[in-house]
Amino acid sequence: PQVIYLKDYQVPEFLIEKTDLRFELQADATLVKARLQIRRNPQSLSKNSALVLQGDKDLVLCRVAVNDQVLAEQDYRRSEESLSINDVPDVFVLETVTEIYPDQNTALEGLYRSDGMYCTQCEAEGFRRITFYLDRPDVMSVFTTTIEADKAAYPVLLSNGNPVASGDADGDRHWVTWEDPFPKPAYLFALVAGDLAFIEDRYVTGSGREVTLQIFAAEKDLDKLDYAMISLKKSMRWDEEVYGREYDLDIYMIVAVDFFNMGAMENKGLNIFNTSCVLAHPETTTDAGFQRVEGVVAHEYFHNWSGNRVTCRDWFQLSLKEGFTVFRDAEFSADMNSRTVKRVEDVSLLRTAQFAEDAGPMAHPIRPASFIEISNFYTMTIYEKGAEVVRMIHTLLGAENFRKGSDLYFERHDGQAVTTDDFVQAMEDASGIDLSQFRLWYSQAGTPVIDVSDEYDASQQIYTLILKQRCPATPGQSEKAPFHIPVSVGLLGKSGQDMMLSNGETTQVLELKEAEQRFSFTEIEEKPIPSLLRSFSAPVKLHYGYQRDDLVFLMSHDSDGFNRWEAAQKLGVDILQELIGEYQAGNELVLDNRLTAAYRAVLTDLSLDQAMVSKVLTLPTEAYLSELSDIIDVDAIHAVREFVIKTLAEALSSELIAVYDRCNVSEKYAPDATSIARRALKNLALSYLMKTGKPEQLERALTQFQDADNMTDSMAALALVVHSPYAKAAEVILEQFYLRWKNEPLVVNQWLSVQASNPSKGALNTVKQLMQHESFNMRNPNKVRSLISGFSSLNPVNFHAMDGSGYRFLADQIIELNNLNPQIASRLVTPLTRWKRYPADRQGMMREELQRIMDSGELSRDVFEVVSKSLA
Ligand code: BAL
Ligand code: ZN
Repeated sequence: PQVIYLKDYQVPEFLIEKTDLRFELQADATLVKARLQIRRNPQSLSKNSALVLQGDKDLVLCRVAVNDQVLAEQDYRRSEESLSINDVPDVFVLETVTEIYPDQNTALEGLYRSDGMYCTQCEAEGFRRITFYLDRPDVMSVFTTTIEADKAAYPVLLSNGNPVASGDADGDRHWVTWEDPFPKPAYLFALVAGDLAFIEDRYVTGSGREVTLQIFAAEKDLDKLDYAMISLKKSMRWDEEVYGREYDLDIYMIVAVDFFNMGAMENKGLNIFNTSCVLAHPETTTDAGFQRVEGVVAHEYFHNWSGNRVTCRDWFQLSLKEGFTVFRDAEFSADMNSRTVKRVEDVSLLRTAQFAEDAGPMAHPIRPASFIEISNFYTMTIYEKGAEVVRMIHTLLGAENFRKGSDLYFERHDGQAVTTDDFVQAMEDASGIDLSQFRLWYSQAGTPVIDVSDEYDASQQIYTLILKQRCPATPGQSEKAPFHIPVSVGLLGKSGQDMMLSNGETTQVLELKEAEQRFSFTEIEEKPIPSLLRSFSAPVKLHYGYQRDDLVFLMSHDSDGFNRWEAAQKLGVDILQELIGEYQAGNELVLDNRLTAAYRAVLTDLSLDQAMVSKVLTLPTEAYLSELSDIIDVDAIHAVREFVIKTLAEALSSELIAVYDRCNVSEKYAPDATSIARRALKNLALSYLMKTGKPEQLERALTQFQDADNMTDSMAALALVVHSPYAKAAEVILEQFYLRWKNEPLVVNQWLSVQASNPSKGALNTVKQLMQHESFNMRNPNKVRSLISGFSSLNPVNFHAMDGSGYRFLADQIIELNNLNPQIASRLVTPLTRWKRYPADRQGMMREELQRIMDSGELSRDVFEVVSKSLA
């Protein structure tokens, strides 16, 4: 397959000013009639080139005409991926008629039919599976779309923009025409046809325009749409208040689809959502699910400005819209719920999944320099690290200048397709702050490491922090220049109070630009304990030689909520890592009782924010401990973490029971921050108590399972019992749960995932059996993610079994999915890409499976890219 390079970018040779589409949805095929008003791009240097349109090999071209003249076969040329027409005029109308087969489309890219409903997914390059087009984001066109279909089977016919005409057609058919006045790239095109129910609301924008809001789903899910509607209206208000951005069309639609590769898609005026990111009901959705709905609805809505009104010039700029939009949705969620909790959750994800990506064979900068398949670059790096980079700009500029920068960016580039550099330039121009060195964050991959040491001169009352930065090599980048890193710090005195710093505040942002730099603080009357990287001000690994007592001190005194949690994590990591060493040496394990004492203090302090208590009392995860290891010993990590949890649970059982009882209040379910925090703490207490192995704690979990009136409590109890040694009890409630929820696919997905992630022996056999279960369907990405990724990503002990069975199983599924759905197949490879991080015997087995995939036949570009880079 061909490698595509950013350095080869050229402006398009032709532009499409107007796109008229007509879709005739027939029983076995869809006819796509396209009428494109095309003209040469005056900015293109090649003046006489042929028109080359992208078009998938499976498109059946029935007719092609230029200015109403039908072309003979010798007048054009088809290749696997394109249609070329020589000698076209400078301005002309191109008509094509194409036949496509949505029923056979298992890749779920382009137009497909699932569960009796048609829908599209065109980002990044799906439109070329619908018709021949200039399928690149810098070609922006005004679209008019007519859909014609059987009236009874497809009463709802939707596309982008506003509906402008409709009528009946012969043979019990009907049609609707939609017009989208905003020029857009083809990746934002959408079409939906189905028998859908909807809820409707309205929103009045700040300037007084009324917008109709509609959310569509299958009739049986109509009662699960209210939370998405509430979230949408909150998002619309927030974007007006915080960014000054109003919605621009008369109608905003969301459609829920069960078969979907991504979480959701921001098509102009017609978002298409994976059911998992839009449906929510207390009985079927966990608190995490509610928060996901709120966050994803906001994310897609915010794209209307950061993505649609201002879009990407080319796909190397993907983080322009994704990084910025993730930053925007994270700030929205922080404003709606607990800011510190949101930061803790985002940083936890970044430090496990994104740091691991940065340390692996697929490492890439947030603006990659090359790719084989762009679908492979919808990554944690583009999204989450991209958001961290925007956050750092916010930190360096301050909120006011950042808003000036975003205003300038939207004003300057409205209606354009631009680059990440245009974004940074707007931020620079509006603030006057030099971001030239900062731009390295866009071009250099890898996670920087900062080693911090300090000196205190008591006689001069000067405290100095010495920061040294380095960044490990990544594929194609052996040497890195120093980054411009905002390091937010505070200094604590012995009393636990923040010291006043020279900026007149208690927190200061140090701008680290050199490989090594010293920062001195004057009038420091005693040797402080530093609170470093407050709020995780940069996506880096920071090392400082804290003593365990310092961490206990910071846990209770740091005024930065994030760093109080971070101190608990660091203490946990330090203790767990030491115990892992003891375990590997065959020594008896003894838990440092400072951890127990610190946990007891947190458990019994009623003044603390409950939301943070459950975060603070959650030990570093196995995934995080793995990421921190040079060589990952999955068995030792699992065993030691289990030992620590059990030891803590036994020592603190009376405090844990008190917390459980205090939080176990009966009240009407609400997904607000306070209630979510209470349930989180209750279920955390239960998770510890279950590890005591006492029968009364099993009883407690079973009672909770039976009594629960919401999915959060029910699922928490189910998972704890299933992941415990009480196999019989687990079997009973798994069966009971399935019988109750078998008609709710999203609940069944969680049921699959709980079993797939069971660390007990035999999980792989269970997974294999579940693949034959009536609820499983290899063509549905949500099922694959729940069961197969549930095993390969959430069940390290079984996935890395020493007989290689986990690796073999995963490779088999990738080989099968490579033909069915390349995007999903390629995602599944991720755990195998990390092979270098494991001991030699496992490395060998993981490589063998990668090689077996490589040799298995014709690979999709998606799978080929990830597997070949992993083997390189
Ligand atoms: N643009 C793809 C889905 C999302 O990031 O919103
Ligand atoms: Zn997005």
